[in-house]
Amino acid sequence: MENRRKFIRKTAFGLGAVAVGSQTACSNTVEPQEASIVIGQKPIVISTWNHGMAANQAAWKILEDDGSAIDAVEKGVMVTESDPSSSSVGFGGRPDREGYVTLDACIMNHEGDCGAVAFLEDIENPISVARKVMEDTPHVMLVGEGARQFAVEKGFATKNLLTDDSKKAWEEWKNTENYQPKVNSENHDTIGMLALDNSGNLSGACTTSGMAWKMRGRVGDSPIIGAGLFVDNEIGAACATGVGEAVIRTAGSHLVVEMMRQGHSPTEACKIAVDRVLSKHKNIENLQVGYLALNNKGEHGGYAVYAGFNYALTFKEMHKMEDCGYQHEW
Ligand code: SD4
Repeated sequence: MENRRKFIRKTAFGLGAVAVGSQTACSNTVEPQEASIVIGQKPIVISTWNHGMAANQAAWKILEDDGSAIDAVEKGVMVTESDPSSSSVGFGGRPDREGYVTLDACIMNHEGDCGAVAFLEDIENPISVARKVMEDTPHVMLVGEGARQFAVEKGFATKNLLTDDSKKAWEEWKNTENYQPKVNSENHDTIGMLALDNSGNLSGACTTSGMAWKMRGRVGDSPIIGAGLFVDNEIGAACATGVGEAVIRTAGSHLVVEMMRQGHSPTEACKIAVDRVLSKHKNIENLQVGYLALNNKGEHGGYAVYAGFNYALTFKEMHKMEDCGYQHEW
């Protein structure tokens, strides 16, 4: 864990001139480098954390061929869902405290259509099930056994999602922890992805195995439209990562989009939503929350409570990690 913290700190400062900040007694506000975030591009795709690099590549293949943003975000996050080395999304995700891998995901398109699944077991690509909910049902969200049954009816294969690695980590956790779900930067790394296609349409996707060692039945923000993800083609799109409870309490992604509607840049809108989280929580220890935003001009940005949040950014001839501003050092 310590290594990962060090790694996170290092990447926060390691990719160019990023840290230009003002300091106050209790916080260390660090703003990202403006130059790289205000230039609008189309098509473009952004996604949370380092695993976004591989996911963006899959999304980009679709966008550069004039494909749709909704196809791009679905195919993009599927890469992370299917990657057993990603311990916080899909196959290989850390289980709940009883040893079950349960998945949450949602997807939203430029017309405001959306679909979601929560507490879904045994299906490797929950984002595709969420898309089927959006396209083939009159509903927005299916959960648990009903979501699983729907997926099987739609032809999705079932699979044991608990890898040997995850099982081992869970068994170690059981020996050392006091059977409490734990929240910190090491055990939650959802992928949220936002894309703008050549036709000027936005879409977003968000998918996760949620907090490691969570209570059985716990659902976070990631499958909740308005919390983990929100898209309004008139304005922009936003997604969240981090402690889902804090994001739900503040309707985070919707707030980010509404702030962009009021004229704020994507980065400013994300910062306002982060500040809202901070103003609503007395104890912010380990309360990492990060937001990403992309407006319909192709401008993008992100902001987090704590240092270390970054995103993968891909547009024509550009494929790189971008660091986000933050309010506090760990
Ligand atoms: C959740 N927001 O289940 C997700 C976890 C996450 O980075 O985003 N981790 O609360």
